[in-house]
Amino acid sequence: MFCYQCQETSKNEGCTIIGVCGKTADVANLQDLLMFLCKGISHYTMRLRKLGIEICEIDRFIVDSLFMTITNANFDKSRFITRILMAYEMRNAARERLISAGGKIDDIKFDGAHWIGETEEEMAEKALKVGILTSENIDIRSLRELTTYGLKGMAAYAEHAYNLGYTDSKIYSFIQKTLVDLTDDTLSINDLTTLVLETGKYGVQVMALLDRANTSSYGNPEITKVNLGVRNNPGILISGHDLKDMEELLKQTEGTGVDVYTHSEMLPAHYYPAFKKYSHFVGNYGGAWWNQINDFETFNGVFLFTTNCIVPPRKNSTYGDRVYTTGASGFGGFKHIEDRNDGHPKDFSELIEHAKRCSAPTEIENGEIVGGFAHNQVIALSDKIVEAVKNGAIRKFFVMGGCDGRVRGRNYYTEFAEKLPNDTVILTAGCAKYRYNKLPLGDINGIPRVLDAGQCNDSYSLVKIALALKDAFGLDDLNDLPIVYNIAWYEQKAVIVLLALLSLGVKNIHLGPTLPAFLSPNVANVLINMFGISGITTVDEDLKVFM
Ligand code: SF4
Ligand code: SF3
Repeated sequence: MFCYQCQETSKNEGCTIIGVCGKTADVANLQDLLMFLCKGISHYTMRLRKLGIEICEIDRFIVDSLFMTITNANFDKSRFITRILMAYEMRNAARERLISAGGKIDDIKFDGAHWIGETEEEMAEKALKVGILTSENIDIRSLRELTTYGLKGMAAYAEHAYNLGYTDSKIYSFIQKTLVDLTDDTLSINDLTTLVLETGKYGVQVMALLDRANTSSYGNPEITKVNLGVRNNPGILISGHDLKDMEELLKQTEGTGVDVYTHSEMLPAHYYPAFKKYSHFVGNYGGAWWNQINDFETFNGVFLFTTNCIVPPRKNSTYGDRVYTTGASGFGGFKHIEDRNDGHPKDFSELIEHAKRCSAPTEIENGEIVGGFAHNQVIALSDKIVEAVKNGAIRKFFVMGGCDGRVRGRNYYTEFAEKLPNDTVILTAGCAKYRYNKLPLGDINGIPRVLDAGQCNDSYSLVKIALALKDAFGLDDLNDLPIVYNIAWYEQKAVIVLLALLSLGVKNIHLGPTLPAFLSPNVANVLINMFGISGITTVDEDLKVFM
């Protein structure tokens, strides 16, 4: 195996024996093979698109497959084998359709468009020949992987939007066109750099689509106090990012005596008006994703992963038989709830019955945290915010969104938040917030010093907020705002968020805790020269520069 797609990759070089995340070599290789086959399928679907033919089932399959390969989403080998067999079927269907529509197929040379290996051994053997390292030039490899990870993040957001009935054929088309481009050995470094930037442009579009899907379905997030304590009923702890799953779980648990709590990235579900009406939607339990191996021990109930981030349970864990996955997520040994069929909701009855047999959660903290500062809510407060900036009460904003992770260096973000002067405000989205969202940072004239817009995909809100402030201050350039970007990344959704910010012209982003291993020195230099991207140093040094 070779995988360097996330921030925790071994030695900041690459995982080669087993993933730091726990992904085994066979699963990593099958993920490479699935990506290879998605590129093969796309060779046919792009030709079909040129003939005006779109196959929704395949669009969905590709998006879902990409999502399954995101860090910490799916560790289940059997799901990847099934998926690869499905990929052959999809590819055959696309090929047949192209032939019957009079399209050409004999000039498609890419091996992924033809290769079939039915047995596990054949798959394993082929997988070794199609991984990341097959791009020998390190700059080409770097640009291809940067684009690939952007596509994976894009696929995740497209999938959430799809689940709420929102699709955009241009996004599917871009993903498939780009998958084909990634197999084109004639593309130069310049061509691939252009592709990276284009990926960011579509990143903005997919986040806008998901924002529309979420807010049209569940209302605009509003200022909300989220309870951190527990009640005396058995509970289900739901994690991941999928709001459709959240809705269906809340509906199906209503009146059952089972409470529902959020973990990690599902916390922002509390900010949506449509979910607040459920009295059994109790609060948020625990911290960021990587804390699950502790938090799940004391929750005592049942767990539902709707997406990443899953951490393999410790050997002596007590909760492994109470965990369920759904959607793109999976883990060998956890039960998987099947997708919705023909417009019917998912069936969560098994896990609800399971939860009824469990004890109530053990309280690990109490109190409340405040969130819900997505674009609509912040723009409603913009007069107050602009006034606070004009009269000097707020000197600077710090965008500290992104991901959390388990490496020790991430203490930087807690210390950074603690040491920020009192006349600064943190704008955040994603699970990075768990590094500082429970600190007593206070408020400025009633404006909390941490404004949480929501999940990582709600980073789009941070952009809308910045654009609204730019207008309010009558500025021509986003970069003239008193905003510093100090972003933490971990997995591939953070990559699409970063590329989206770059495509909007945001400059001088600080990226930590380390720069991605998949950026070759030359590619890193391009990003530094074009966009002023840089890493982080120490809190004290960085604060001197930022303030
Ligand atoms: Fe390693 Fe990250 Fe890949 Fe897991 S996802 S194998 S930790 S680089
Ligand atoms: Fe977090 Fe996985 Fe990225 Fe969604 S839950 S931000 S890491």
